[in-house]
Amino acid sequence: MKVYEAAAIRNVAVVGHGGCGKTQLVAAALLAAGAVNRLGLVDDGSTVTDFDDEEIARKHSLSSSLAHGEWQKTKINFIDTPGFANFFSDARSALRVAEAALVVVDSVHGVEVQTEKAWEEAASLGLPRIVALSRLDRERASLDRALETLHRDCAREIVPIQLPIGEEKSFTGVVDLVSMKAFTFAGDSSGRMTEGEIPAAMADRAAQSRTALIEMVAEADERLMDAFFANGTLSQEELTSGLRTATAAGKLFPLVCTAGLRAIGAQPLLDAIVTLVPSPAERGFAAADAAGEPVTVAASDSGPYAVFVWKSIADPFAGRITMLRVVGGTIRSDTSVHNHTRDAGERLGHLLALQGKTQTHVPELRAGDLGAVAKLKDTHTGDLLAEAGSKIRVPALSFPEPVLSYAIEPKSRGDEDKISTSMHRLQEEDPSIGYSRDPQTHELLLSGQGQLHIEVTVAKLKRRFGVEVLLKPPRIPYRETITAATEAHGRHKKQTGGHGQFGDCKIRVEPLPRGSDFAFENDIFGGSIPRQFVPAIEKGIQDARMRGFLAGYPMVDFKATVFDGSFHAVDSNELSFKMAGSLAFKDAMTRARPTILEPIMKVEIYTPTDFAGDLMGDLNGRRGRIAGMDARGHMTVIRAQVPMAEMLTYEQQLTSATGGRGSYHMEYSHYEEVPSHQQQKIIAVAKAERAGVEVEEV
Ligand SMILES: Nc1nc2c(ncn2[C@@H]2O[C@H](COP(=O)(O)OP(=O)(O)OP(=O)(O)O)[C@@H](O)[C@H]2O)c(=O)[nH]1
Ligand SMILES: [Mg+2]
Repeated sequence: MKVYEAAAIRNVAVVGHGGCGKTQLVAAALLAAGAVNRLGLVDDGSTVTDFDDEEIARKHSLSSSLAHGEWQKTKINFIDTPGFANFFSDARSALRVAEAALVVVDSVHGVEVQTEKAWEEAASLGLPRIVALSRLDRERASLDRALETLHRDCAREIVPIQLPIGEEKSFTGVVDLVSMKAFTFAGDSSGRMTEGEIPAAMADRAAQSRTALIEMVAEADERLMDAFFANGTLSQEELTSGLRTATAAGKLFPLVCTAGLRAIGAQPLLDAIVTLVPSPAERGFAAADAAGEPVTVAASDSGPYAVFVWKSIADPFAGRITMLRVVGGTIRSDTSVHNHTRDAGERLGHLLALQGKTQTHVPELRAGDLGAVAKLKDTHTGDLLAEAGSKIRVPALSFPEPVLSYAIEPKSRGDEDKISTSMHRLQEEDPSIGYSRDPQTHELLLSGQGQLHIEVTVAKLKRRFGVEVLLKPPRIPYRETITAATEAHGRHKKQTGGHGQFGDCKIRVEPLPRGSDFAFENDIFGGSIPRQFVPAIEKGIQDARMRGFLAGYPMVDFKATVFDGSFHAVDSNELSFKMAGSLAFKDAMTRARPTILEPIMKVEIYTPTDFAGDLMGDLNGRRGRIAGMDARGHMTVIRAQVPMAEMLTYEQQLTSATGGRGSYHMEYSHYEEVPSHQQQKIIAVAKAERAGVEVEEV
């Protein structure tokens, strides 16, 4: 395996909506670069980057994976990312270690929900972007229609540098508007390409499109603008260098035309990546200095090493596989390094180049490259390996909080310990899953970004760790709160025989704004309770509030103030005051008019306009509030706020109502009071659960 210097490396994160053709396009690119000798197919599970059993079974990427090919003496690292919203945090991490995003857009559907999310994410990182129009061989595929949605929803500055030759089934190649050459393809799994003249019938259109491209390039640079006005056009040299500079600066976003399944357009895509995407030596890695100010670290082989851990994989056999981006310096196999984040030593074993699941030992990894290493002791996703005195800091990777929880139960008793160790390892691979025990029901809770996310996690538990679990209906993380202020009294007294117990306190409780959780204040004057017992009172209230009052959900958004009480010189102790605090809380709840809160989700639905009316009716039935609606060509975006409890089955509903054409994105927004008739049901379910009786969910 060759070693590449930063100037000969390109790191590209392949992002876009689920099912738009990313993995298939990477497969075609790897074939064109000679990294594989046959075209991998998503549909028969033979691609390099969808290698996990679950990915093959579902025909969707569920996790980012790394592959590389050499083109024009340059190593291109592709990070193929999952398009489904449930797994988007993986795409986000990938964008952090790439110099550019390859935004794949289906040429039939145009821009979709996750296209926009990926675009926004790349934009927020200031990343150069190349747009690859995909699946151009399909019926109703259209450059013009897709470009219209791109201009409207992503950026005006997206500009074709190619035109498709032929359309739909007869899509056979591309005209390159920079070189003004035609590239036609065998269209089979060979990926064979022939260079030739532009077909006569396309000459006019190609000339017009080239002029449009030249104008866009000139507009992005004042100096070129002057040249353009002076000469009425740009020279070939001005066009290529101008396009490169404008792309690197994020002022222009070149668009290429492809059909991965037929290996069409792959070589010109590789050309575009090598010539237009900045190398790690040019762009560098976005980090921060010791004071937290943003700095970019240009990749340089010499100088101190700095390595960022952007992902971990839990492999039951190989142990942990840690995915690295060498930010600076050079690291070598079998050497010791320092984990700067944890201030601990770490030993590197064999460094690895990854081609999907295939690992190749490499002696060293240089600045700018992506690779991996197995079996690190205590290094986790988001860590930085660097010398102890290094001034480099790396902003944390962000992972969304889980939005949905299911109770799980091991199929065989005794597997509980195994679940917890396996879950621990899966969580390391995917920090957006949660695992905890319900304090009320003592059930094990598995939380994630959506139903699919939970199902996939359960499947991984089984396939990788041999642990089978049953999924129970999802649990909504309800909360309780109070709506009135009141004073209350708690007295714990046990003074019969022996050493007695005595604690006595008066508290005031009052509602706080949504999202403030819990506050405690000590307002005792004159020593009616000795100071050392006050924390015990707080602890008593804390414990009691976590157990809730109405239906066993944590009580939030209120303040408790202890303002009076009494004590006994001999019998008072911490335990007694803890009990008193807990009793005072319960007393307060009888008058503080407690109520139940439910999580409200912010939902965005993309649907063909024909279905929008029905979907809005359905959302009303789910207690949803429509916040807005936008027409996007033949698609409509519906924005709404809907209680989480009503969204549990939405995935299936949307798929069946729109024949699979609709998609949605959902995230947690805030808590709101549950309507009273609904509250009664929640309370009844909680009571029955406490009594150990199985009931249907509300
Ligand atoms: N006709 C046609 N189908 C394609 C083409 N590229 C991909 N497909 C099909 O589209 C489906 C999705 O392709 P993938 O490559 O898995 O899409 P993806 O973007 O990786 O999807 P996620 O991993 O879920 O985000 C598969 O059934 C592919 O066979 C293409 O060029 N032409
Ligand atoms: Mg994929």
